[in-house]
Formats: sequence, C-alpha cells, structure tokens
Amino acid sequence: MIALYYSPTPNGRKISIALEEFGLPYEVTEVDTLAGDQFKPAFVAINPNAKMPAIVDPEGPDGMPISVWESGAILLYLAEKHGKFLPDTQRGRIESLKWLMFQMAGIGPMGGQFAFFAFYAREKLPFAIERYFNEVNRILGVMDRRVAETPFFAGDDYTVVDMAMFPWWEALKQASSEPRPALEAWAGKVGERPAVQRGMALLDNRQREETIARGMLSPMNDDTYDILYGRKGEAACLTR
Ligand SMILES: N[C@@H](CCC(=O)N[C@@H](CS)C(=O)NCC(=O)O)C(=O)O
Repeated sequence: MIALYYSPTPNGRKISIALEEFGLPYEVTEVDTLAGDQFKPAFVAINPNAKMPAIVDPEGPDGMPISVWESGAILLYLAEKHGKFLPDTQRGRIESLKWLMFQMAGIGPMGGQFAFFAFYAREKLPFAIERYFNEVNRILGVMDRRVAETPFFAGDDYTVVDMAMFPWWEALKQASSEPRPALEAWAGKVGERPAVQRGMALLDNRQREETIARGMLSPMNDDTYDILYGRKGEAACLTR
C-alpha cells in the first residue's frame, strides 16, 4: 500500500485528491510541519528537501520500493504508472507538462510567499506584500484566461494538472483582486467530483489553528515560527 506523508495544505491536498482519483489504497502519516515533523531523520530519508507531500510506493519500478517527492513529480509518477489522467498524445502530454510546471513554479511559490508576507511575517513589508499580491493576481489572470479557452487546464479532459490547480485556487481565491468567472466555473466542475471532495477533506480536522484564518485566530508562537520560517529546522537537518 502507498504511504502518504501529508498535512492538509494545498500541496498536500494535490496528492490526497490524486490518490482518491486513481482509486489507490493508501496509508496516511501526518507531517505536522508546525511541529517540525518534516525534519525528523526518518522523513528526511524519504525527502531530503524536508517538505511534505511525499509518497513511498512499495511497488515502484522493477517491483522495488520508491520514494517520490515534489507534488508535481508525484502526480506525473502516478499518471504514468497507471496510464490515467494524462493525455496519451505527445501534444496533449506537452500541454499538460507546461501547465503543471507553471503551477509548480508559479502559483505554489508565489502564493506561498504572498501568504508569508501578508499574514505570517512578523515584520510587515508593504512592498513585499504588494509585489506578491500583484504576482498572484497576474497568475490568477493567466489561469482564468486558460480555462476560458479550454474546459480543463490540459485541454478537453480532466487531468492531474487540474488536481494540482484546484487546492491552490481554493486557497488563493480570497486574494483575487477581481472576479474570475472562468476559474469559478472550472472549479465548480472539479469541486463536485467525489474524489476531489474526499481528497480535500483528508485530515481537515488536523489543520492547525495558526494557519486557519491565516494566523489571525491564533498567531504562531516563537518556536513554531522558527521551525517554519527560521533556521532551526534546517540546522537540525544539517547536523544529522
Ligand atoms: N514544491 C514542493 C513544495 C512543498 C512544500 O512547500 N511543502 C510545505 C507545506 S505546503 C512544507 O512541507 N513546509 C515545511 C517547511 O518548509 O519546513 C511541492 O510541491 O511538493
């Protein structure tokens, strides 16, 4: 059975959605990143970058176990292994790769930096907040125009790219500077899929208060802040 290392964030949810969509049995291990679980030696042995999500598939290539990390790589691994949710023409495949790379390099990192500077950073830097707000909104505009042209990100069919985009749109839509009607319509279709609903709900009750309502209910204490944004965790990794 696949082992999923997970917490209920947009990057984690890409993979819980995918495992549900592929109909694969999996066992979840929670990685509480605010408690520093990502820096435990057993997890760093699975992902040397010390971030969730990650999976271990006991039936990898040649029947040998494999660990896969970086959510985009996990999605491609599952799609290629099971021959599903990725177009089988070369053109369709490239189309998927373009939008998946755009998701991984654009929305994820920019959305993450926006959330950090706008909500979690202890020193509020107006120019950093504005920079990432503008970049998030530029990207949301690109996404909106794409799904105004095609039913799904890679074209006519629902693919792993939509699984990657959906949780990030759900997280960032409140930061949208204007209505995004095409994205709303696309999200309506994706969000009604039962597998997407199950994936989004996985360990939802384990969301930390510090991240619900963007830290406004309960701010991170010094230790948590240092684990997530300081050098404590990295130092712990490097000394092992
Ligand atoms: N590019 C990575 C990003 C993973 C990532 O940033 N994970 C975050 C949670 S969403 C994490 O584990 N953070 C813990 C830390 O930075 O120490 C992916 O898509 O898998």
